Amino acid sequence: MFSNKDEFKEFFLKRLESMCGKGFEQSTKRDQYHTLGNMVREYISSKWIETKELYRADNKKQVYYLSIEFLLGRLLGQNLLNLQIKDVVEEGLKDLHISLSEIEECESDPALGNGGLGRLAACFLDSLATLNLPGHGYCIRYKHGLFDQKIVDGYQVELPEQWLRHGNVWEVRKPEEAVEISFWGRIETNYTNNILTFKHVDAEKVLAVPYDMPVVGYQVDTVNTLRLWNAELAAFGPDQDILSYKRETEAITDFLYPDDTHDHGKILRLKQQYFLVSSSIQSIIASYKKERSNLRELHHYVAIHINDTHPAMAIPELMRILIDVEGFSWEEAWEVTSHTVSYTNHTILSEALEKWPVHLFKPLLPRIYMIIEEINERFCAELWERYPGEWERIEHMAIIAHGLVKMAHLSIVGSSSINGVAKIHSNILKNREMKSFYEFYPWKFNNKTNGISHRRWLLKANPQLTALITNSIGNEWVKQPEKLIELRNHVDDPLLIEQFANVKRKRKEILAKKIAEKNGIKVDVDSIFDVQVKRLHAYKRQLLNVLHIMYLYNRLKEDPNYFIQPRTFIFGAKASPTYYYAKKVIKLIHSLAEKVNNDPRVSQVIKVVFMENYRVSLAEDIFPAADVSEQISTASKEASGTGNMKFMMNGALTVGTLDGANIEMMEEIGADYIFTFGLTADEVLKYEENGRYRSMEYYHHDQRIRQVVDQLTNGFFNEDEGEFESIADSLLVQNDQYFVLRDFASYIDVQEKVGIAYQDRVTWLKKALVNISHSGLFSSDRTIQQYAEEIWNITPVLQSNQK
Ligand code: Z2T
Repeated sequence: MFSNKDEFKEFFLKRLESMCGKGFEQSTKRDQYHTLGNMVREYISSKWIETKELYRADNKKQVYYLSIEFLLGRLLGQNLLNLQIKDVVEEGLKDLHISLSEIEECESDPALGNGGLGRLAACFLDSLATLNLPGHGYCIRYKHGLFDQKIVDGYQVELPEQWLRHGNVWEVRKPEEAVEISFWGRIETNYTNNILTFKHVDAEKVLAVPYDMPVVGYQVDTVNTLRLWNAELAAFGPDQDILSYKRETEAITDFLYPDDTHDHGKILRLKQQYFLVSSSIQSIIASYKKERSNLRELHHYVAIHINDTHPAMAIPELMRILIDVEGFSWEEAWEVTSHTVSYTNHTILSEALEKWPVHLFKPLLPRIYMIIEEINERFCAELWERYPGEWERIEHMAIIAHGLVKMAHLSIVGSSSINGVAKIHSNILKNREMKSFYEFYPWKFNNKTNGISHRRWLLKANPQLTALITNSIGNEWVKQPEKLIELRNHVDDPLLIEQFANVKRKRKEILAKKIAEKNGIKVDVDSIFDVQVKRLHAYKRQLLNVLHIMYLYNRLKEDPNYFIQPRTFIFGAKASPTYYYAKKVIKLIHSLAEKVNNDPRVSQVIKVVFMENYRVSLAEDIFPAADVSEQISTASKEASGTGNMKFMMNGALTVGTLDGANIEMMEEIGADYIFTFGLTADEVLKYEENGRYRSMEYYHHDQRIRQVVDQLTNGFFNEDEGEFESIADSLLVQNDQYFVLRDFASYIDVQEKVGIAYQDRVTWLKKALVNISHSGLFSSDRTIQQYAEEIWNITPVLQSNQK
């Protein structure tokens, strides 16, 4: 295709003409992006075909990762890097006076996910391919991903995201592999010759059409597949109104639900879930049957992973196909299904636990409901045998109870492995949330601490730091991220420290420029860049950060001699459109920014910046520029966190609670290299059990708290009266569910230490380098290796030239 710069240029110009019907001079940046993207996709295609062929020939076990979200981020830059053609392309374009980075900006940022869970799935795909593991993703081709956020007058406004507006160069439509999905209707039971069979009649059919996207491994020939399902019209019944049928069908894949760690309970969401699951399971079985006939061995060749409970219907769907279509007995089908499926839990927040009302479930998915009922009856019978007479325990563990289908219970009962996403989270699952299930099935429970792709979050996002690390320790760490530890031997090297300082400064300048352009705020690159970027949620406690800034403002106003290290507080966060409290906090951050940034004296010392529309591409500019990483969730509530790891890898120091993976970060780097504060998870859980926390006491006894809480409602912010009353109420009237006031003093103290520590520049920079050197543990390559060995039982497939 092209193997050097000149061939590339020639090919590019020719292709530009044929694709866009324009000469180079007339072409727009988007034409150029479109052309380059198509060329790269084509460049990938031979490896893609070879990989598929190899998987077929090798007869190896494959894993299918089912997830309602994949937060991919832009693909052009990452694909060029992974294919090792970035330099050739960049040089070639430069000759044509085109900047590659400007072209990259033309790509829409595919946002088929809300936050951590979806981005984790994307990092996992990158690691699977890079480790030559046969693993594929299945998701929905949402026409609109997570909404675009606009800030108007300090309030969040949502606009529909439009990633497909200009087409998607990476996808290949596969209409011949479309499958049919059945909703509604009735089940006819037939009993002849001692055999019971089931027939789904009067169903409404929807066609699921796959769009495949290549997943390119780094410096390897492996190209795996991410399959996105699109809902289209199938044959419709005689009684159906074609217009409403069209509307309802297309609605299935129109939108991603915009809630992070919150259950929706909407029938359209249930439709989405079954649509994903049924199309995926049908396609997995179809491709299995092309190679092998005996489905009784399915679990030896196929692992199906469900990313949280959203795809939990994979269990009854696989049962349905094995029994109704393949003629298995219940026992045979259960043996195969329960050994094929494995499950990851991502949260213990009760509002996120999926519980579907039977009255919604049963009519929409009559056969699936029947199967779940049967799974439940058999499970309860087992429980009865093990715990005779313990009605309460059985009622509590049942899959269906009080008119609700509990998806987590279904997932536990129907899978061979259940894992949490950080040590503390997995322990809370075993010892609290899922205690009774752990007692019943201790062997199923395990931990897989999350990780992130260092290829996206270092190589792609921070080429400057990447070059510096490689200069210092060579490039083996890129393939073996645990080798980053070698950097630890160099952290006292004054030259390295200075170069790191320069890289950080450079990245802060780049971000400062963006902030100036977008927010019209001039920030000081010598100030501490203190960053909290993540979804807006009460448990993540952006409010604690805000109250600390208000406290600093008050100190600075009261005492003209109060000196602190200058800081720029940077926020980025989307709120679920229906989450009233979260939207108020966004408004509060903006009101605070007004107050702080416009005060002639205070603004010399601190500034507050809210960056609009936080998403993967913006994150790539933010992590490299951060000095301080805010990971301040109420202990026990953040299952793992993954932003914490991205900051660490880019040399920011963490201010964090002993929650999620923060704990393992501390264990790995040592307590001197991280700033921890606040209640422990045990303390929080104990408070929740005994109900002894009284936020009012902290309000009354701490003058600093009283002042900032009062300022929410006393006209301090120049907003309508009552604007922030609900926030004040959450702290006082509702007794501060997330212990913001309880942790306030501890947070103020640790932040003061941070400010002082930053003034010793060299020690600070060394600590940052120590953080980077230990961040290899948090590469998703490590995580995926563990899933592959301990859950999926899959091994790498090597191309013949790599064997
Ligand atoms: C999500 O992003 C997470 C958990 C969910 O539970 C749902 C969503 Cl959309 C149903 C997050 C966790 O909050 C976070 O701690 C974790 O790091 C991330 O998943 C990946 O495991």
